[in-house]
Amino acid sequence: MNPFLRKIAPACLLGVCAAAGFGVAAWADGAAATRHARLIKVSARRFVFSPDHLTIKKGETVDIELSTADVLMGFSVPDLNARSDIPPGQVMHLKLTPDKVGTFVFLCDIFCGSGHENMSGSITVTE
Ligand SMILES: [Cu+2]
Repeated sequence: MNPFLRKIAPACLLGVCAAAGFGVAAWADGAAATRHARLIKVSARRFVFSPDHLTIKKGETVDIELSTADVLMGFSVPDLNARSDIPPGQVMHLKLTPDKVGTFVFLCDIFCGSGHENMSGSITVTE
């Protein structure tokens, strides 16, 4: 290798590495941005969800964070094809992107005791 190349090669290598590193960082930020969803925390306990009413925009992606204060519950929104178990001691995440406007019922779909049948709430999807 000629002496000039030998001198600049490490600098070029550093430059390439820096550019590649920058590219990876930018890509990671982009990926984080596409994963971004509004967080809505919903906690369940016998026999209520809190909050029991959510408002979401059509096409908006929300991350519904589900937890239970006592026993195994279910969170089901049949009209929006979304559901999740809510095991005690765990935090569950349900991503939801409603594609239609209206008010839709959510309910507990795992029997959790007397009163379970009244355990419900609603999601209003606005334009
Ligand atoms: Cu239940």
